[in-house]
Amino acid sequence: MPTPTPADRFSFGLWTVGWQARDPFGDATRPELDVVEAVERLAERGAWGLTFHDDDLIPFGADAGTRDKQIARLRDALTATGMTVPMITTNLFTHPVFKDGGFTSNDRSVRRFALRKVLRNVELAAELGARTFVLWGGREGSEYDSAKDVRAALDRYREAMDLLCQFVLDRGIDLRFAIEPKPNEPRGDILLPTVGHALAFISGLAHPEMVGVNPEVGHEQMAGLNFVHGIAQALWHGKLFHIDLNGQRGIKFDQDLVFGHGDLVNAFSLVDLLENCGYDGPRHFDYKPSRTEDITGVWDSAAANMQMYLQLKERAAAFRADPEVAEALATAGVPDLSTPTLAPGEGYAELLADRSAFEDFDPDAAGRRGYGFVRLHQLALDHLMRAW
Ligand code: GLT
Ligand code: MN
Ligand code: MN
Repeated sequence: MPTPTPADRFSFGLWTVGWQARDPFGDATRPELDVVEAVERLAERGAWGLTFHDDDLIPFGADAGTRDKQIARLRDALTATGMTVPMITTNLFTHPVFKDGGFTSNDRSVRRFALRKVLRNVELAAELGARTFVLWGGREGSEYDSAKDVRAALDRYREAMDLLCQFVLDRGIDLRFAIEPKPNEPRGDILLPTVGHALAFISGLAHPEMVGVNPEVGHEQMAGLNFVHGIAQALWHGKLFHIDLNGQRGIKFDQDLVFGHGDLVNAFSLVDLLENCGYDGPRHFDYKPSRTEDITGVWDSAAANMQMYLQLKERAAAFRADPEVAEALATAGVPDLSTPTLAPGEGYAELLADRSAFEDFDPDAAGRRGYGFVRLHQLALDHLMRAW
């Protein structure tokens, strides 16, 4: 079994291992987890970073003394273990004030309060040296079409993002924002439901270069989408600022299973992509230890996330190094897709003049070609299962 080390850049949300397993149908099944214990237990298992919402560390509405004390306790634990805080996020969803959203609540006073809450947390991010600020707008949405003017809501979302970017620029803070899409839950429909929606929204901001995405495996899969395609497109736009790894089994409620415990084949392709695309950001696990688990199960499942990633990384490397795979990739034409369709300097005039492209081209012959995609996929699965 490969052993996780800080060089792997594995990080965990405090809300993940700290989840007390309260769900809409049942009470908590585990006691509270102190932040110091979370940092220590994760560090022992080879993790590199801890991420958190303001309210995970400092109870909502706590006085300044409590706030300072909690931050100091976290700092001491980080120093003692060498752990980092690569990302921070703000809770704009738990308190009843946010029941109709934060940045896009129909109530203007709530929108102003949400902005202040986030600005305060951006300052904390700067203090702790976090480089990414995630924004998951779980309450930004609606259940009833007539109750939300979506175009106005997007105006207010943009207004919020532009203000946050301006604040970071003016203060000289080294921080980028990452929007986390999700199609639904807790709202019936959430704004910016998929990676594609978020990318389109970002292009309309005042400082698009400062804003990217934080896609979560399960959130795209809840919408029936191929997560690897979403990540590849985010990379293509230069917008993969952060990633939430977990597992999901099909189109249903957000399961937040251990990474690889959902669609394992897609997880294999994801690790293959992440390890070969130049992404050097955190490998962040946003999972929930199942409600059936006691504290031993919490730490076992945390370790399982890292084990899954490292094992898939080994399998993906073996897949890429296998000469039979290289041959199958060539037969499938995969490397050929990187060749530009037009020759250097060629435009439509040259293309129109090229008889081999049309007049003399034999589409029937080209249509008889077998691509061998199934054989290639079977080789991938053979490697995944180590079945050879
Ligand atoms: C919440 C959500 C996650 C987000 C977190 C960041 S909070 O648990 O389900 O997907 O990443 O706000
Ligand atoms: Mn989730
Ligand atoms: Mn997430």
